Amino acid sequence: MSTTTTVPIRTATPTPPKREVASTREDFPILKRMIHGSPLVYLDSAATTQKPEAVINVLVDYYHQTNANVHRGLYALAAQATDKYEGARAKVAKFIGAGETEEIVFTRNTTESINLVAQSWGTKNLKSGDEILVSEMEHHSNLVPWFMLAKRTGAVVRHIPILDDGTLDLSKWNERFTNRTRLVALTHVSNVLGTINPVPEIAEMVHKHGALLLVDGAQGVPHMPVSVATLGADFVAFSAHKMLGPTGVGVLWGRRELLEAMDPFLGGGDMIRTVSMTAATWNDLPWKFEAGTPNIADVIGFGAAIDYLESIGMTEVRRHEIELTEYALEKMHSVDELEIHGPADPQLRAGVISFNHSDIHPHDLSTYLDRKGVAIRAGHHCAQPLMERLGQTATARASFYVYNNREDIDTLIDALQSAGRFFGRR
Ligand code: C6P
Repeated sequence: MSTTTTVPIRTATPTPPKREVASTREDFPILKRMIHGSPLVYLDSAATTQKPEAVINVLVDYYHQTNANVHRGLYALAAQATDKYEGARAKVAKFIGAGETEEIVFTRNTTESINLVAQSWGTKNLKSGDEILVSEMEHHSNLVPWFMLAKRTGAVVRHIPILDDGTLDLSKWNERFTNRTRLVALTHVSNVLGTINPVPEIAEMVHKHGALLLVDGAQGVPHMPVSVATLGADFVAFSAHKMLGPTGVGVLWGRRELLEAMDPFLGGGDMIRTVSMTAATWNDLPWKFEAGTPNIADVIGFGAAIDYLESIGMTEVRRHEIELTEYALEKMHSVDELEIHGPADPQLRAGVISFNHSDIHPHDLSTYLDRKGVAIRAGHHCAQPLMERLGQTATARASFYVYNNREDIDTLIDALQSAGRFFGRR
C-alpha cells in the first residue's frame, strides 16, 4: 500500500557557503584523467556535465547508509530514504522558484518530461485541426513527441523559422500563431546555436491568446538563474545530468492546476490511491506522475548537485560562461577556416559554440581533437531540421561549464590549428 500522502515534505536546507568558480576544477575527479597521453579538456557539457566529488560522495553514502524504497516502508531506513528523496524535490522547487513542491515531478530526463506533457495533457486537450507551434531550433525531444501527438489527435505542428543570426524570426509570429494554436513548445536555449530565446516576452504573447507554453529548459536551467515565475511558462522540462547531477533524473515543472487536471502518464505502484479488481483512483501530486520505484539515489544526488551550484550562485555561473564564451568567440574568429554559428553577442547566447571547418568534416575534427585530449561533440546534435537550415549535415560543438577555464579554450584553439595543418598536409 502506498503511504505517499502521509510523508512530510522537508523544507530545503540553507544555502551552503560560497564557492569560487575559479577553484571548482579541483572538485571534479574526472578532470585529472589523461586521454591519449594528454590532460582531459572536457568541452561537451551541453551533452552531459561532469560530476563533482560532492555528488559522487552522496551517491556512495546513500548506498552505504540509507538504501531503502521510498513511500512504502514503515521502518527507519525507509523513512530516511523518503526524507532525502522528498528533500531533493524541495531543493529543486526552491532552485527554480516553484511555488509548491507538488509542482515538481521527477522523470528520467527532459525527453520523458516533454513526452509526459504530450501524452497526458496533449491527448486529453487537443483535437483535429488544433495547432502546436515549435521553432526551427528545437532538439528532437521537443519535436518528435509533438509529431506523435499530432498523429494521434489530428493536430498540426507548425514552426517559427530562425534568422541567419541564429535568433527566432518573430516577424513570422502573427502568421504562424493562429486562433487554433493551443500550445507553443520552445527551447529556452538552443543546444546548437547557444541562442537564448526571449521566453518571458513569448509567454506574454502566448497567454494573451489563451494558449499554453512549454519550455524545454535542458540548456537553460543549468546555466543561468531561472525562475519559473519570471519565465512565465506553463511547463518547464530539464535534466539533472546537464547540471552536475546523475543521469537518469529529469524534472517536469507544471502549474498545479494543469497537473491536477491531467491524467497519469504511466500506471503502477505509488501513483494510485485505491485499486480494485476493475478500477483505480490516483494519488496526489506529484506522485500521480511517478509510477513505480523512482530513481531514488540519483534524485538525492541531484539534490547535492543543486547544493553545489547554489554554493557558486547561478548569477556567477552565468557570468563565468559569458566571459568564457566571449574569450572563445574572439579566439575562434582568429582561425580563418572556421564558420561559427549562432548570435555574435555573448550576452545573447549560452556557453555553447557550434562551428564548421572549411576543410575538415566535424567527425574528423572531433576524432583529431580527441587525440589531443580535447572532447567536443560532432554531429547533428539531435537537431536535424536546424542542420538543414544551416545547410550542414553536422557541426562541431564546444560547450562550457563551471569547471572550464581560459586554458581549456587555448588548448582547443591550438588543437584546431594543429588539425588545420594536419589535414591541410594530406
Ligand atoms: N541535448 C546535446 O548534446 P535528455 O537527453 O532528455 O536529457 O535531454 C534532451 C534535450 C532536450 N532539449 C535540449 C535543448 C537538449 O540539448 C537536450 C539534450 C544533448 O545537445 C544530447 S542530444
